[in-house]
Amino acid sequence: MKKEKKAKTDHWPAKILHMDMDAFFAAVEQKDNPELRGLPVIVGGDPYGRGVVSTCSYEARKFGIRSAMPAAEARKRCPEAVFIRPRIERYREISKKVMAIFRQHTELVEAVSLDEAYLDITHNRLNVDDPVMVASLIKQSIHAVTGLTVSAGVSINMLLAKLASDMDKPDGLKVIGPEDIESIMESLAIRKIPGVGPVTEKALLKYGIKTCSDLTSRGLDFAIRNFGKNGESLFRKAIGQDSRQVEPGGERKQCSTEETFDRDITSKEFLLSKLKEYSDEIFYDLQKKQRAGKTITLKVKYHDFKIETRSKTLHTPPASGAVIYKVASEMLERRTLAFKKPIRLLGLGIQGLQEAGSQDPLQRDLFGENAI
Ligand code: TTP
Ligand code: MG
Repeated sequence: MKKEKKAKTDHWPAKILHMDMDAFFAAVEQKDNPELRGLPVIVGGDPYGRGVVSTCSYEARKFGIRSAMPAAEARKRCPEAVFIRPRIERYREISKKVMAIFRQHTELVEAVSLDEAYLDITHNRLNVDDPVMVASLIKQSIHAVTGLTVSAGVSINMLLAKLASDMDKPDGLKVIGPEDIESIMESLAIRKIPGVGPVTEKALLKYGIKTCSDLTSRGLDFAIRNFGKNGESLFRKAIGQDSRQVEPGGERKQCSTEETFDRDITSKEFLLSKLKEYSDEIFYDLQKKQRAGKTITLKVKYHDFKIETRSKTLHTPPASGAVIYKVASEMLERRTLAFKKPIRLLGLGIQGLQEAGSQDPLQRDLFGENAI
């Protein structure tokens, strides 16, 4: 049995794991407070105010409760749920233990957030050939040390490993081998591809594209013609390709997004709507990574390839996507030639990221109380 699995992965070009803890903050709360086990537990901000849900236990998910939902809405959906404020320090403590277990197997560990990491185990410390065996060993260690469950995705690149870890949650162990890629990607909803947010999903839907094969069957030219550079990268993802390497070390010190348009743009409405989209995306990303930064940077490339960057450093990290948008749109209107000179690329980012601490009340808002 074991031999068979080993033989099956021998030809893999790389062996990549994506590990993602199940209902992380809520699972820690249930572990630390046994009376909460089996109950719908919601970790987040004030359900009687403007708090948002950070995450919730799988028992609460049955009521349709999800991360980023207003806590008041979650309370309506499940009045008997137990609401708990996040204890980031405690989660960070457990996260360190989990990351240490990953590093027992390979130094190539890329932590994406407190509860999520990629591991390149093509070569690993225990010299285990079978990546499924490594994933299984890690799952057992994490459970033994923390009492928590983790879902593992095993595949040949980061994208496929990430998709796999999400397919069998909670406590999952899903393998996508080279021979499975075509059939899995074919029926996969395109919104499952990391980076495809609600805006892209809507744009794709205009062409009737719901699944990866809906896009790939139209061909690469179609994707490039209608969605530019992003279309090309989306097309590659939709066939399961990903050339990224697992990069160990700290998390990225910035969080940013940029887009090259397939035509040069002067429309104020269009550019502002793009900034709004980027602001929400960046805020969501920060929240998920539990990071905060105060410097907002705008990048504009004009039709003549001249580039302008503008930055503003705030006193406190932005507490919502709306705050990021306000600063970014003011910079675009007042400090660039936008709307006068056609733009081919627009980018937005937050620099100087640090772990979101609890010493600053506004930073705390990022994850609960008054988050918009
Ligand atoms: P996720 O891994 O996205 O979610 P999860 O671990 O709670 O649930 P699962 O992986 O089983 O689907 O995020 C990890 C933690 O990050 C989560 O426990 C709480 C936090 N988080 C937020 O604070 N806000 C968010 O919007 C999201 C998505 C996560
Ligand atoms: Mg998780």
